[in-house]
Amino acid sequence: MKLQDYLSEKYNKKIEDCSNEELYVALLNLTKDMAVEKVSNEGKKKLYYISAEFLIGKLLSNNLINLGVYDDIKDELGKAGRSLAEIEELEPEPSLGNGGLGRLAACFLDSIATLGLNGDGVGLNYHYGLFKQVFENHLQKETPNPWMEENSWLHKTETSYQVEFGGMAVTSRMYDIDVTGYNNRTTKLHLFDIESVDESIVGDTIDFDKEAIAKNLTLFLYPDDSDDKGRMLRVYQQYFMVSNAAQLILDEAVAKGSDLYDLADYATVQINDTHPSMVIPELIRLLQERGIRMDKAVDIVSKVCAYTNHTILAEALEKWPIAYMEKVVPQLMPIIRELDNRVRETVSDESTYIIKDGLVHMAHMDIHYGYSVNGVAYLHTEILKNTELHNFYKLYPEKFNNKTNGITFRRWLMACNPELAGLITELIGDGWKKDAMELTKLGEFVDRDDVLDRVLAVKDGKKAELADYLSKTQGFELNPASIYDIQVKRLHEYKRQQMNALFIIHKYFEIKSGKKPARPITAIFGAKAAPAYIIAKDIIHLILCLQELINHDPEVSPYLKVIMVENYNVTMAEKLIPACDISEQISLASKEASGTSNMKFMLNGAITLGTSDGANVEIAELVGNDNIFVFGENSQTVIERYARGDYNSRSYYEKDDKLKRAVDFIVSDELLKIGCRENLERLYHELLNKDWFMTFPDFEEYVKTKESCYEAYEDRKHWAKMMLVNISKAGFFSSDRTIDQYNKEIWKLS
Ligand code: 26V
Repeated sequence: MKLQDYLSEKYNKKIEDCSNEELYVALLNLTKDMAVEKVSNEGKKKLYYISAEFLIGKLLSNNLINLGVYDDIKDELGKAGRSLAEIEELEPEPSLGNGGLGRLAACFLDSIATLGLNGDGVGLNYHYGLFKQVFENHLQKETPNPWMEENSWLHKTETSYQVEFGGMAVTSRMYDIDVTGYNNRTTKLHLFDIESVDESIVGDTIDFDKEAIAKNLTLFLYPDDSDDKGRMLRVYQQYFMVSNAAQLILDEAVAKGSDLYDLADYATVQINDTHPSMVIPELIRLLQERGIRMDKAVDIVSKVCAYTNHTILAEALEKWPIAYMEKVVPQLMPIIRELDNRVRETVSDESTYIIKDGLVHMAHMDIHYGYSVNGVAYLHTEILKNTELHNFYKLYPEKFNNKTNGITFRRWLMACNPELAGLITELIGDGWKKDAMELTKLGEFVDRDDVLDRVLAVKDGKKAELADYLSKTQGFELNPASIYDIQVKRLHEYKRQQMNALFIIHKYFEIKSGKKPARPITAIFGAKAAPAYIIAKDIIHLILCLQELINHDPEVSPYLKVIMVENYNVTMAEKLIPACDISEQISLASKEASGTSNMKFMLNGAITLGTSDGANVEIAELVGNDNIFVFGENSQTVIERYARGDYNSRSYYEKDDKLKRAVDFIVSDELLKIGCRENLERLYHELLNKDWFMTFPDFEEYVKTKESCYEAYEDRKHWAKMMLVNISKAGFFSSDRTIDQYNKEIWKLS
């Protein structure tokens, strides 16, 4: 289909005469029409991937690529003097996720469609999504982030359900977004909403009346949960999501001929972390309503639901007070009590009970009444089996399995780095686009100087592009000849952005004392902190203060720059990742379940500087120790130290002068002049007296390893070789591989 034909037919206009807004709307509608034509797999058994988050990013380029018309449309626009990139800038990014978990769900939908599987996503249509981050006085401020426009990817459907809460009921409406597979079928992302939602209760901030459920239910993703009302709203949202999902599942199964006793032949549900866990009692409740006895209903549902765990952080494993549940979902509590009683009758290990100390442990319900439990990287699954969920593993060893995460190469290479994708295709053909393992063929070229030069040239081009983009959009001045050293991810103490900041202070001192780096360094950060997570916001404050100090210091800034991009999101990631030289993956070993930016960076030829954590372990195994920079204590040491409870950060501070100097600088006159005393002092004391995620024990080795990484960068040919090895080994991390494993080992779709 030619864009001009479509414009002539629908709008009677020429490309040349259209505004960019008009071209965007035309392309959106053209793409939607094409997507609808590609029918879904209508097989008997269907997967429902239920998730509170789908961080889908902008869809235009992605859909054009998957529908096989990207190059043609780009050329057609180019010939008429128009730019697809400029048109794409107009597309708003829906922020329907926090980070890795939500982006993973979006990559999975892409792969499910690409593999032609019968599976849809089910989630919520948050009107404002996650907040938009703005920096004011070197502090994070949260503002609403509206993304729905009159013309959007959403299709309003006829599907609507009643959802009852204690004391009230709402009527839902299902909206669909088509998920295009690469040269294959289309599947759906179903997003549920309510018509009574009222955007006008939100002003310039993200504060709103948390008790007006009929007005606020689908306004925000994870509203502030620092108080009871916010937490209760999350329970309302979760139940609303799963009740709609459960009704949809049963309706679709019945429509295909299920008598519901055979539901497992028609449906499988993947519970993405514990946010959708109430789908288990809700399905049981609905089956009972349709005349099936409790025993049988439990049996049926236990063959349908599978659970993915995405974190070992105890505070992130959801436990809801019984009092909340009694208020919001009184109809579920008798079922949950019965499920708990059944566990109590058969299992002696009290640690696995569902209801304990007045709390409902959502993960426990998932494990007892789901047929599969999976972690998201090898190390993570091992830690679940041996430590965090060991008592469950002893009960049900057969349920536990690993599914190492993956990313879609369509978005994270073909769309965001067409130059590298083009070079790869020139070298090995385009089979890798459908079978990512073919990237290993690049191994043949690691000794070819001409190829290595071209790999470096592509990287240089992307670095210059990023410099240009950040200068235009955020006013930063980047030196494309410097090393781009990037850490982008949610702000969390366990991810240790604070350790990176301490390194920057250390470097600042070195430069001040005359020790200049061989090549300038640009340290780039992107991170949002949860609105109520005080220390995370203090870490952002520190980084922004360092940015102010260092970038304006004429003695230091030619050699070191700090860039913290505002409102880091998928669109920004697509610009940063192709331009990266060094990928910072420095979480405290055992704490990062997998990480997925590590995979995106590797695929785009960045070299990982990381700890032995999450999927870094598998990256190291694939590329070999010569092609990655690993440092820090291993997960076993860390787990043992937590168990002993004898970590004392001050003792490390006192015996390492460099570390002491860096930590003290947080409350130096220089920084206090720029920042807020309260925030900087709080962070200083937190590190000195607690440092719960153990940055101090790893600091010295981090500095040493980072220096050797910078040194290695100077041997350009060798570095290019490392880049090519990383790219060639990235095939394992295609989400097509991950989804194929989910299907073969868990879902077993026909
Ligand atoms: C949730 C919460 C909620 C409340 C307080 C603090 C807190 C901290 C962490 C979380 C994590 C939620 C789960 C999550 O996003 N996990 C991420 O999942 C990715 C996809 O599997 C994985 O790559 C990341 O390592 C993992 O952190």
